[in-house]
Amino acid sequence: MRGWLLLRAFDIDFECEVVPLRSNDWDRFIADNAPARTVPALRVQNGSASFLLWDSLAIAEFLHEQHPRAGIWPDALDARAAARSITAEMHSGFAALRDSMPMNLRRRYPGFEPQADALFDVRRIETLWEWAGSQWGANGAYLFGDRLCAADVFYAPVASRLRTYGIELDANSQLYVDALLSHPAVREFYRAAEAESWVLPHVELDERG
Ligand SMILES: N[C@@H](CCC(=O)N[C@@H](CS)C(=O)NCC(=O)O)C(=O)O
Repeated sequence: MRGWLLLRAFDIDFECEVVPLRSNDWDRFIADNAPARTVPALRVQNGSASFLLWDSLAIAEFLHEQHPRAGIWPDALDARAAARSITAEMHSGFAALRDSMPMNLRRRYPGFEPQADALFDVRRIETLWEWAGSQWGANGAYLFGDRLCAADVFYAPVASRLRTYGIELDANSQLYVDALLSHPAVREFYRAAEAESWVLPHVELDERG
């Protein structure tokens, strides 16, 4: 989701290959793209040659370098520093939330009770959103104003989890989740997920061992 949004939401041309996890296609993808072993991975055509980069944060920085006016990071120095900080914290953290509430756009789990450590992550995320929004949000729908930036992209999978598992949020965080998940590019991603035919049992909460 993050890799795709980093291109789609900033109007950067790209072609997308969907590789279902734990499939024969996945084994082929890994063999063809070593040493990358996760998605997203971005293959960049460079003249007649190409090179590969992977990891969503590396991709975000590369795209910003290549498209400095696309708005991937906020324009103001302090806002950009803040956006990078909360993005990095998401990228390296919130393990309890991510482990116990796997991303699953097509499902809803009414009555889900989050574990205490996942709830701790949720409260920290609310704090970060409030901090960014109150200083740089200028009453816009997103963390750094009225335009989506990479920080929002990185929190989009978190927002989707909060919706999937029906986690209760403070009013401002709920407004932000609703706005983020209503962004046209995010909606397009949800529609693509709805159209998928495969199910990954390891992210279906009721089918996990
Ligand atoms: N830190 C990496 C995480 C990438 C990641 O874990 N991707 C998952 C899919 S969302 C994956 O490729 N998993 C490989 C597997 O389960 O074998 C990033 O931000 O790109």
